[in-house]
Amino acid sequence: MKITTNIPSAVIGDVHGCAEELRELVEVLQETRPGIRIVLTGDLLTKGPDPCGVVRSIRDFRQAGVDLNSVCGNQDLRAFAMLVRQSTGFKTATTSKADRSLISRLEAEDLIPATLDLLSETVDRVQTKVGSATVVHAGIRPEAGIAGTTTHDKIHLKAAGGAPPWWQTYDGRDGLVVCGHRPVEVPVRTGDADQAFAVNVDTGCAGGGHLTAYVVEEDTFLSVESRQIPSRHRGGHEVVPVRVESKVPDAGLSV
Ligand SMILES: [Mn+2]
Repeated sequence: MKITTNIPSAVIGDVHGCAEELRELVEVLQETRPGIRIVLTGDLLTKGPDPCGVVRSIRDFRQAGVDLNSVCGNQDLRAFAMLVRQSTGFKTATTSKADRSLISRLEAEDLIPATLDLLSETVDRVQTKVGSATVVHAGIRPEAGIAGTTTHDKIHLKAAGGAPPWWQTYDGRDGLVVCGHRPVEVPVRTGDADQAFAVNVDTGCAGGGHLTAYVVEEDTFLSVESRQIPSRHRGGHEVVPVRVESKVPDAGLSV
């Protein structure tokens, strides 16, 4: 028997400083699916236009009672370490121009403490469950499963040059796993018709793509356009994912 819950859940891909798109997508989800639980795939602040807006938006949504949190992305881990060093007076010559810019923007809006709060909580959440989905930033090792994948890999995993991404060979043994980290033009979904195995929901918003949510119980995707698209219109639209056939190795085949 399928276990059902009355509370719907969604996973939103890498935000990367796209605050306006985050607000829009969360608002659309809340309006259409009241009480929805939302997990972000991480990489919250870097690259995009408005990291301060992301910190404020997440804080404001939570204060308004929205169930919203994020798993830890490699950029969150790096930004957190950098902010801790900076806030404890540890000066380093290796702080990049982008990092100095992030610090000064957060300082100008008095958001360093709020950012430390947000990131310290986020780096603690390497993986989380929402509905039937397990969410990690980068993915898992298909042959090792969720429990056998290291924390480092869940945050940083990248396919070696020429190798297929993890989702192509994951056989669904540990249920549905949702990730971001690797931008794709349209979201990726593997599995069969009534059961997804793997989803990549990072549709490159900071690079002019979309910010996308995967609604777990409906097995559907909802996207809002990047505000870097000049003709963008407000309001989300459903998108059809790339449905990748899982290339599960034959039983007994050594891999
Ligand atoms: Mn990443």
